[in-house]
Amino acid sequence: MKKTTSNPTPLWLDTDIGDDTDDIFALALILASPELDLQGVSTVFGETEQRARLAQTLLQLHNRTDVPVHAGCGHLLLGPGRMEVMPNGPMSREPIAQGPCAKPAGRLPALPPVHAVDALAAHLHTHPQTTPVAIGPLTNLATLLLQDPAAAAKVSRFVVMGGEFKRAMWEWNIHCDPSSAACVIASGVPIDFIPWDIGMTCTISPAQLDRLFNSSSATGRLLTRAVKLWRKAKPTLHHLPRLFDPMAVAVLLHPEWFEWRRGRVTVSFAPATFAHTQFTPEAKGPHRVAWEVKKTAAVRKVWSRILSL
Ligand SMILES: [Ca+2]
Repeated sequence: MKKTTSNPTPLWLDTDIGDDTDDIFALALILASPELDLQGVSTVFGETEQRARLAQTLLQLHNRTDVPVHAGCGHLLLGPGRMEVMPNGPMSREPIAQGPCAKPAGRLPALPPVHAVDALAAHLHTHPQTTPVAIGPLTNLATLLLQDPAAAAKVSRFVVMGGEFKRAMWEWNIHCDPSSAACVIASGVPIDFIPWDIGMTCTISPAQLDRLFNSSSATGRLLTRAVKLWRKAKPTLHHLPRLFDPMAVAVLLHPEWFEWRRGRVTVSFAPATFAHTQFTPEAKGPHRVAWEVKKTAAVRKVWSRILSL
């Protein structure tokens, strides 16, 4: 059921839901936040139809089948795929970790035949106040900018989970499609960035995770299953979820949780620093980077919201 405050903030979620757990947590946070008004969901990267069904599954649990979910770009903007751009050689892609959490297509609304980029463009022409929040590789937003720049020019900003600015390293969402990232970042559209460092800082504690595992709600059980599938798929990585993507949603809820730095972000294509992002301070630059976060309060409040479902 849709619960909103009197003047909720409209947003559109562009997501690679289904791999890491933070996308499904981000969608849950939106559904648990009456201050937000979810206008649509688009999926990106690889298995976009399967990702769309996972988003639909969570939306259906909350009687939010009014939210349109559109499958978007599965392939990169340039080149046949990620294996081409890995600087250290090919890396095989696994099927999405949380695919089994999604209901079968027959038990969900039919996916609209409109491509996600067309749907987002049409929406922005009539609802320019909507903020696109991108929590996956930036292929859909780059395609939007190339295909319908007038639609993209209407938005006041994008919010992007992506990049890293304190360490010399590439970040997943940028690295998966650096050409798209460069296209979006150089577009002139103002962007608020939640970098890798913020997500790493905002890690769920074992006690907080136990609260989820002990939840008896339908959403709690779905999210528990998502976490367990993710752990099974990535046994050697990390076992405690990190709130990369929910912190991008939190930018719309509590921008004061973050210490912002204004400037200009660029993407490197040099071999030694391929897909790294760099930040240059600039008083009137188009970008804001979340440099620090009030970690304890942010994690506690975001997690409580998610567990309220
Ligand atoms: Ca993501």
